[in-house]
Amino acid sequence: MFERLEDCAVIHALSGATPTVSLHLPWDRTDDFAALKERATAAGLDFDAVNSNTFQDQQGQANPTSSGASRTRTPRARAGRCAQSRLHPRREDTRSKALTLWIGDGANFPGQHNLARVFERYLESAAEIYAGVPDDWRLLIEHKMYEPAFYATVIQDWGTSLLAVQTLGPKAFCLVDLGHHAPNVNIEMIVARLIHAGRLGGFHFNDSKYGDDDLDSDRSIRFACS
Ligand SMILES: [Mn+2]
Repeated sequence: MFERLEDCAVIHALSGATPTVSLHLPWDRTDDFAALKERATAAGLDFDAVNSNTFQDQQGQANPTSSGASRTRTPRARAGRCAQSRLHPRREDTRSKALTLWIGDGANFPGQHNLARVFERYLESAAEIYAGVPDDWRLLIEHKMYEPAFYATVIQDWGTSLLAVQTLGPKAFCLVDLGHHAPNVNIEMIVARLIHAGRLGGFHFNDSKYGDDDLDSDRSIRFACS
């Protein structure tokens, strides 16, 4: 993690435009967040939205959508406990003020899940996470059209994302990842609509041609093995 922080410092030194870092927990884990914060400050960096890995089990393996660990199929309390336990020990250390939530649930074939019920369960789980977010924080909801499920990902587009944040409350905003839309979708219009609704929370700058293109080789290997 410290090495990646140094990389971020170099990019910021060259560009002058990237003063904050979004940790992705638990991938960016460290046993010493105070030291991490100290190193970041020395490098002229700060921390912004924390990404949570709600799609991994305790062993760090990605959950297939049919897993019992799915956040839309198991009791809703699990999602709340999961996110809060990852959130609270670190917020004081990083001074982050936002949590990004992406729930990697869906179905690869018709009939695998109930399209209406899974969204209702998602909202129940997200509400518990939302309740654990401090009042001066933002909860950013990210949508992905085909990850992990190609037939029906639960939060698949900006409309569903907007429905979710409007249901959750004023601390919730939509996060637009440029890499997670269908080819030729006019993302500028999506951004305009979210601004109109007052719910544009931020961006992930992936390439619109290919989902996540910010994965380093280590993560790509990890995904390939899981
Ligand atoms: Mn993203």
